[in-house]
Amino acid sequence: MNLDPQTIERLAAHLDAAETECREVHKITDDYPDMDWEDAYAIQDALRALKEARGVRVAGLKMGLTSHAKMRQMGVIDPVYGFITDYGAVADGGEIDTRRLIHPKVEAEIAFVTKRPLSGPGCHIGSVLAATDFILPAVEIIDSRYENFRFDLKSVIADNTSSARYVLGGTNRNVEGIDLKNLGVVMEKNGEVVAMASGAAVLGHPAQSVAMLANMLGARGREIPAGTLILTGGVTEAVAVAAGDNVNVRFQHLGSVSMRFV
Ligand code: OOG
Ligand code: MG
Repeated sequence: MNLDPQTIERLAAHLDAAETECREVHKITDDYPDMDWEDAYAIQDALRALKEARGVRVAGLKMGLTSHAKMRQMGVIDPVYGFITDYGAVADGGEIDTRRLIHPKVEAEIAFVTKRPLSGPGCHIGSVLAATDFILPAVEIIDSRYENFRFDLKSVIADNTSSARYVLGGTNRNVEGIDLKNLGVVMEKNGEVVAMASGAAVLGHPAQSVAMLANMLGARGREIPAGTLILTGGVTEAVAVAAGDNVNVRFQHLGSVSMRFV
């Protein structure tokens, strides 16, 4: 690690304030070019502790940048993880207030809920499928706190991987008998198709994203507890939205998820 504990706390508070005050900030690696991966996750941990200290509940975990579409869009090459919160949850069909966000984008994701703990190293797709309680269709609304949504991996890890809101669909399915690789996803904005993909877009299979999360956490002495909700990462590139937009995402076998931006 290259940053001292005070700097880590200060940067976490800085990113938290940017989120709560809905304003953009410079990416933090501009001022701290020497920060390393451990520093980046330490800032995310400090951000989580700060939110929990004021009563926020962590509602699950997320993987980000797990699809080629997203990696190409953001110009990065490695997946990252973060957490999702109680205040980020929006009901299916609900309204999302864009005044509380900076420059939101939507992405279609497949969510997993575990029934057994998963730990790495050595976690593989078989362990994940055996430990999966059910899957759900999801839409994540990301909102980087950085100017123009431009960042590098360390900055985005510190910023809790742009986590902002998420909408879960109500159809839960057992993974058995569902071909997740071929599961088609079509995203419509204001009635027009704006993106489409299949489950294989995420690391070849969305369960692979959960295995990678368990292995990334394992490298830091942590695991995925039983009963954890995990967003596995956008299957398509993220699509910018603004007040007045209606988004509807259809997932083969899993139903659709929709929301309105006001
Ligand atoms: C980082 C978060 C990416 C995903 O699903 O790929 C993410 C970003 O692109 O702002 O959540
Ligand atoms: Mg995402």
